Formats: sequence, structure tokens, C-alpha cells
Amino acid sequence: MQSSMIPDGSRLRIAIQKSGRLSEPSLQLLERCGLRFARSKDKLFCFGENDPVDLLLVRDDDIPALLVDGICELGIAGENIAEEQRLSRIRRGEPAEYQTLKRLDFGGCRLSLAVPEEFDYDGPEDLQGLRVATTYPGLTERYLKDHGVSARIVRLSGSVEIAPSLGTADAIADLVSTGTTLRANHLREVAVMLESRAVLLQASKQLSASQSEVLDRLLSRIDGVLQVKESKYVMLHAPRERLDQIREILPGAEAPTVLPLEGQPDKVAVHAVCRENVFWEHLEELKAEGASAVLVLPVEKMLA
Ligand code: PRT
Ligand code: ZN
Repeated sequence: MQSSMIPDGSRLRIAIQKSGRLSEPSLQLLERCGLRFARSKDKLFCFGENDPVDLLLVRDDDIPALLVDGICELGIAGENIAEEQRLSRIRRGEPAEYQTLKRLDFGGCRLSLAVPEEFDYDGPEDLQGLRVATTYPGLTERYLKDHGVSARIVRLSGSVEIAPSLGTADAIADLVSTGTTLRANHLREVAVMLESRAVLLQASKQLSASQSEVLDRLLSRIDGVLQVKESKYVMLHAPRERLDQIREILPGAEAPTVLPLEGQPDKVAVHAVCRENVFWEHLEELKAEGASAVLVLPVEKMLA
């Protein structure tokens, strides 16, 4: 083990996926928080150069264990992984000491039940006594149990979607995003068992005072990054007497700044941070209320 991987009580270690769907967005999020890493793609460890936050690049499935075993304080993984492993750990009587700190805005997918197109499916009870193939036995079993169904779970480690055509299962439970894979395999999505996103996970063990400080700072930057993505800075000129109507239209604006306009007593300048998407429709409504010189600018950083 490299010396830099030994916990030293002042730095935070975050486990992220090494290569896969969550790798780029996880790294991007942390970089947008101002973290910089000395990294080489093939290495397991990235040293935080300007903040005491280091990265471990691993398989997403290994992230819960790294948290439970105290190797990392934080991790970014899909809720599908976090929840499945929580269930299987509890089932085996092993500790599952990690929790979700924050839901993130990437890695969205759903864990769904799917059946062959010709399967006449009316509800989960139609799976009674049948075989359901999945790499998520814990979540699948829980869903079936919650619906009073007893089916046989066929545990697979991959290529779940071909199980029905191979004749090894009657239905599947698998991750879906666009649905293309299901369609290509003549399967039909019939129920969503879990809506999943990437989450920031934290190990339950106590942080040192300096680690807590680093974490608080990181969390407030993550909030800033997540908010900034939708936020826009809107500037416009408005007739003073239409101010209330204009405030109403600005999406997600808290208290806009209202400034006098030199030589135009019946007009004001309005500056507002809109925390929701600003669409063309909003601009047209603003114009209809007499707004002019409307500018919509991206927000680069925000600290609440
Ligand atoms: O090597 P490692 O174990 O780290 O990678 P992996 O192969 O297990 O994971 P990876 O990179 O495929 O996915 C990482 C995480 O991304 C998952 O745990 C989910 O949280 C999330 N995610 C989001 C997805 C999908 N969308 C997704 N569509 N994970 C997998 N899929 C697969 C799905 O299993 C199916 O085979 O994509 C196929 C379906 O896609 P559509 O678009 O055809 O519906
Ligand atoms: Zn994986």
C-alpha cells in the first residue's frame, strides 16, 4: 500500500468509479468544487493538490465496502448499488454503516421489472411462482415480497436481458435508462422498483475535527455547483408600476435588486438570480409586461 493511502485523520478520501458511467461526472463535480488532483488514469489513487481531499478510483460495487471498512470517508455510487448492498449486508448480518449525504444530478436510471413482449402482465402477482433474473437480488426480493409475490430469483452477474430468450428466466429486473436494451431484446418494462441516481455516501464513523471542516466546505460547494447548473442571472428594465407582475414571472427568483434608472423616473432596472430554468416563454411574458433590455447570463459560481 502506498503511504499516501494510509488514513492520517486530517484528509478525506472519496471513492469514485474508476471507469464507467459515473467516472467523468463524479470527477467533474469535484473539479467544479475547485478540487484538483494529481492523477494518472491507470492509478488507483489521486492526490488532492489544493485541498486535503484524495480520490480512490475503484469499481462502483466496491464503494460500500470501502466505506464500511474505514478505507474511505466518502464515496459516489448509484443508489442501486448503495441500496442493494445495504440489503445484502443486513441479510448476512454484516455492518452496513454508511448513509446518503446528498443526491446528485447524474447517473439517473431505474431498476425495473421487464417481461417478454408477449407476456400478458397485469401486475406483480402474475410473477407468482416464476423465475426472475437479476443482478439485484436484494431489491428484487424486497419488491416482490412487498407485493406479496413469491418468485424464484435467478442471480446473474451480467447480461440479464438475454435470460428470458435463453429460457433461464420468465422475467428480469434490471437497470433501464433509455429502454433501448429492453426493446432490442423484445422485453417490456412493466414496473419501476427503484428510481436511482448517483449519491454522495458517507461512512458512519466519526470524522476528526479537521475532516469535518473539510467536509462542510465541500458540501456547501457541491450545493453551489448543483444550484448553479440551472441558475441564470437576469437583468432587465421594467416600468415601475409593473414591478410586482415582473417579479412573479421570474422563475425561482428570491429578492431581486431594483435600481433607479438615471433620467427615467417611471422605469427601474431589475437584477435577479433565477434558480430555475429561464425559458423563452418567460422572456415573452416579461416583454408583454413592458420589460425591455432583457439579458440572461449564466452563473459561474454561487455560495449561499
Ligand atoms: O466496472 P464497474 O463495476 O465500476 O462498472 P459497471 O459496469 O458496474 O457500471 P456502469 O458504469 O455500467 O454503471 C455505473 C452506474 O451507472 C450504475 O450502477 C447505475 O447507478 C448508473 N446507470 C445509469 C446505469 C445506467 N444508467 C444504465 N443504463 N447503469 C447501467 N445501465 C445499463 C443497464 O444495466 C442496461 O444493460 O445500461 C443498459 C440499459 O440502458 P438503456 O439505455 O438501453 O435502457
Ligand atoms: Zn459495477
